[in-house]
Amino acid sequence: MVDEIKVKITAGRGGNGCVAFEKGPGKKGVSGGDGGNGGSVYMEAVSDLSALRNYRFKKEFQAENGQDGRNKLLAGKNGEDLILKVPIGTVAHNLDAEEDLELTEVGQKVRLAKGGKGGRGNWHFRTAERQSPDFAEQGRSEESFDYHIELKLIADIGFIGLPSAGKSSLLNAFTRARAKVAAYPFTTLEPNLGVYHTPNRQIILADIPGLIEGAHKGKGLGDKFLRHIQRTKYLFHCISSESEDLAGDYQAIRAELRDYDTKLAKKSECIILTKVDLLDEATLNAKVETLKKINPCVFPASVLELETLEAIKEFIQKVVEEN
Ligand SMILES: Nc1nc2c(ncn2[C@@H]2O[C@H](COP(=O)(O)OP(=O)(O)OP(=O)(O)O)[C@@H](O)[C@H]2O)c(=O)[nH]1
Ligand SMILES: [Mg+2]
Repeated sequence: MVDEIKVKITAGRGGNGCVAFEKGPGKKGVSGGDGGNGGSVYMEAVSDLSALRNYRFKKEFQAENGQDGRNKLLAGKNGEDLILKVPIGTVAHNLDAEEDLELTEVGQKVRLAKGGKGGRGNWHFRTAERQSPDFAEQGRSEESFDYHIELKLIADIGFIGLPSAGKSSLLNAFTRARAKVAAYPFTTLEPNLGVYHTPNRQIILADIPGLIEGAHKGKGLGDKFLRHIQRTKYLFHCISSESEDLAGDYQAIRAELRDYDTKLAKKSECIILTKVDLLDEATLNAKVETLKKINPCVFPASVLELETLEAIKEFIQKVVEEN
């Protein structure tokens, strides 16, 4: 998935005002038309999460220039605006002005660069003393900026955890995502999204690649993915039943969240103890008790025992409706 691009955005120049005089039998006068305005560049949010892909191979985007004014008082045509469709959740960072523009709703539109105004033709500059001005106004120059455009997934719920904790398996169990699942760490290289359908709404679930110690500094697959979970409403922290050190595994991930962004660490979270089919009942109960001391919200789950997922489904519906 393409989720980050750097581009140059240039609006259209304003067309020049025209210097013209009508001549000929019976005709005399100043008649330079105005230049057209340059087009502006906008970005507009759409629901298609892969829309940034359309901009993968192009590094520069420019709106149309305004046309110059012409004689007989004819105004130049305005340049067309350029509208870049980007996925909802896109943030455009203006590298020149150090300013962020963010799109959080479908249909929302923001201007990235403003077109130059067209210059006025010499017709405008007549005065009592100067009846035949031989000058006109130049079209104004356009804005041009370098932007870093980034997609922050807006998933409702995120699955986080160490590599091989079973995050992708859970995503697949709840949705039709078909994320790759395998018995080695870092199977998931980029976040997967899935849609969980409830009678009332669609809930977007995201499976984030495995985090490890040092992730916030770019270790493993690194911080590139932590930002994807910044705006989820809720996190499920997945810990495998195979873990020998439940508390240690839990705290390792918590520390990464905290070091990356303190706000991230404050996000509400429940624990999913995964792969519970591997445990006998006594061990399972002991592990659940251990985890409950760290965080009272614990769901034991196995993708091989689908009934264990029911409680999580209900919980997801509840938190999404409440938030
Ligand atoms: N027995 C059992 N195995 C499971 C369960 N869930 C996942 N697994 C296995 O655990 C391994 C890792 O599962 P994934 O879903 O790929 O784990 P992940 O957290 O997405 O891993 P990364 O993408 O590498 O971070 C795979 O071999 C799965 O088949 C479960 O409920 N029970
Ligand atoms: Mg995975």
